[in-house]
Parts: sequence; C-alpha cells; structure tokens
Amino acid sequence: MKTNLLNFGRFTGRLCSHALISATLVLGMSLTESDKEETTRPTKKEDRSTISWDVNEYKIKSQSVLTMALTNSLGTGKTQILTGCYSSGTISLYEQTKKGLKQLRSIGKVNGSITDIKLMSMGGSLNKAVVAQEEKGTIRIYDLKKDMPPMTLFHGAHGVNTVEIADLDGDGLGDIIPISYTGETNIWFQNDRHNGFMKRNLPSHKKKVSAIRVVDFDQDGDQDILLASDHDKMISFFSNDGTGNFVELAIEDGIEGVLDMVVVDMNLDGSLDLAYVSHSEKTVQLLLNKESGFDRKSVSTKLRSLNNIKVIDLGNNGRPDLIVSSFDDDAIRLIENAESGLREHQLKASIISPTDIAIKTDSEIGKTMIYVSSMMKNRVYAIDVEVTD
Ligand SMILES: [Ca+2]
Ligand SMILES: [Ca+2]
Ligand SMILES: [Ca+2]
Repeated sequence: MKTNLLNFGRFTGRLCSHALISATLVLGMSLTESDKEETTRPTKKEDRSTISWDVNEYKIKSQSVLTMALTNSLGTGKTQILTGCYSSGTISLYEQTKKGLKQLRSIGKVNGSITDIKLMSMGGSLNKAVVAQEEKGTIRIYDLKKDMPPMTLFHGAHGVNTVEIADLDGDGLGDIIPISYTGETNIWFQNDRHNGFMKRNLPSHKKKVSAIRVVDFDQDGDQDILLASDHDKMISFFSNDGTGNFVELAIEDGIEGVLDMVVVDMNLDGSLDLAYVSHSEKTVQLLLNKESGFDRKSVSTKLRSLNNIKVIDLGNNGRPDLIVSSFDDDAIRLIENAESGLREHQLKASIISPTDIAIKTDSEIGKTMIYVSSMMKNRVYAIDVEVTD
C-alpha cells in the first residue's frame, strides 16, 4: 500500500470520481490477458522512433492541484496555467517564464473543494474560467482579466465532478454540461446570449457519472455527449438533433470506474473512435468505430490503474497518439500510434500523484509541451517531448 494513496484519501474523502482511485487498493496487480489484448511491443528497428523527455518540476504556491487549464488569453505571448486546488478551493493563474512558473494573480476561492476548471469564451477570447465545486453542486464563472465576483450556477443538491463546455444548441455560444457522481446527471446550462444560463434537461437521469466527453461523435455537425455511469455500468452516447435535444444509445457496457475518455480517429479511417481509462484497469480500452458497431482493442500499459487519457500528436505526423497517467504508480506513459501498431513509451522520471494533464503544441516549431499537475506536492511538471525518427 502506498503512502501517497493514504494521504490522497485525506483530500478525497468524498471526492466523486477521484474517490474511485482509492478503490484500486484492493485490486490485485496481475492482469489476465484476454485474447483481444494488444500488448504494446517493440517493433522492427526501422520503425522505431526515439522519444526523449526533459522534465522540469516547478514549485508553485498552490497545494493539491486537482485540475488545470492552459490559456494564452492574456495576450502576453506566454503560456498561462490556471490551477484549481482541491483542499483549499483556490484558483490561481500562473505564467510560464524561463525561470519557472510565476503566479500572476489569484482568480478566486470557493468555500469548498474544486473538482474541475474549463475555459469558456464569452464575448471573444477564452476569458472565463468555469469552475466546478464538489459541495452543493455549484458552478462558478470567473473572469480571468477582471477582478469581479463570479457568476454562480446551481446544478442541484449534489457535487459536480466535471464540467464540459460545448455549443449544444448550435447558436455559436458555449453551453455548460456538468456531471455528478454523488447525485444525478440530468441537466445542462444553455447560454442565453445575455450572460445568463437556462437549465435544460437531458433525456435520462444518469447516476454515478464518472466521466464525460462532448464532441460531434457521429460527425453530423452537432455536439453529442458521451457519459460513463457506474450505476448503469455503461458508456452512453447522447446523439444531438442539432437543437440540444438528445436520443440516448448505449455503446459500451460492463464498464466501471471510467475516469477519462477521449474521442479521436485512431486508425485514420475517417470515423471517430473512443478510448477510455479506468481506475480498476491498467489497460487502455479502444473502441474502433465501424459501420457495424465497435471493434474493441485493449492496450496494456503495465500500470496498476489509470486516471487520465489525452490525445497528443508526437512528432506532428498526423497520427494521433495517447498519453495516460497513473495516480497509483506516480507515472505517465505515451502510447505511440505507429504504423506498425501501438507502442508504449515509459518516462523514467516519477511524476508524483498526477491529477491532470494539459498539452500545448507549437506546430510551427514542432514542439510539444506536456503539463501535469500533482495532488501531493505543490508542483506542476512541464515535460518537453522530442521525437526523432
Ligand atoms: Ca449554445
Ligand atoms: Ca453529432
Ligand atoms: Ca477510426
């Protein structure tokens, strides 16, 4: 049993989806390999690209950062990092400088625990931070440029563990879609164009929702919702009719503890695929979207459990790769989507208790930076990745 998990429990006594992470304590470490499992493997020498990492560990003032977002909305030409702290409820804005991360300002403080931060544009640039709070299902919208009281939205009596921002009704304005693990996930907030939001219903009331992704999954021009529910043990696809009304379809069952999902065309056949990770599995599950349904692939990572998955394009070659993190193993891994198959790359440095991953790609100079927040230390890791063929 790892000490950091015990400490983590202090922060996460009631923390929605993240409480799921601690459940891995009781799981065995071995994995029964299924027939379908594709183990990442070394391949022919000529196909092997070299990936090198340069890890910078930046000390920050904020403790127990559970969530972060990247922005450059302040127009300084530098990357800014917005952090949300679980234990203190503080939201801070840092800027990357040559010396490290410099705190620009404190954006606000909620009376409770922050579970998620997303950026939203209202009237131009990505100038608002949408902050989810565990207690009382509160969502607050802060202005990043002006020091003013936040706008507050109430989801309901229960905690919000994640918010997504997407235009669900096709009016060009960002709407807010919260999920709740402790309560029901049954509404979204429609942006009314006048700095207000109206509650709209989802067609079904999901319980124990641990992950969400909003994306045009069926590629018909409107934003659809994917939800993973521990109660139903199912990932559901809510197909949008274009106006913010939805029809629900189950696309994956038998799931539990899904903590993150991404939608990306992994096999480059034009249809969007789904990849997800869960606290109870050390495998990345890939659902390849076919006309007749989904082809499933499991990719072993040699980690005990996984809590984050993000898309990254290593070497900017147009083939999407994946990056995953493991809170239990103090680790991140890259899963390279090479032409010969999926290949795992291990970063030797420890990333202590990774909680969130944000990626910045500068395609002009072919440079990718990975930022990883940490729960246990007042740290943000900045990882410079270089790929050579
Ligand atoms: Ca809208
Ligand atoms: Ca759609
Ligand atoms: Ca595909």
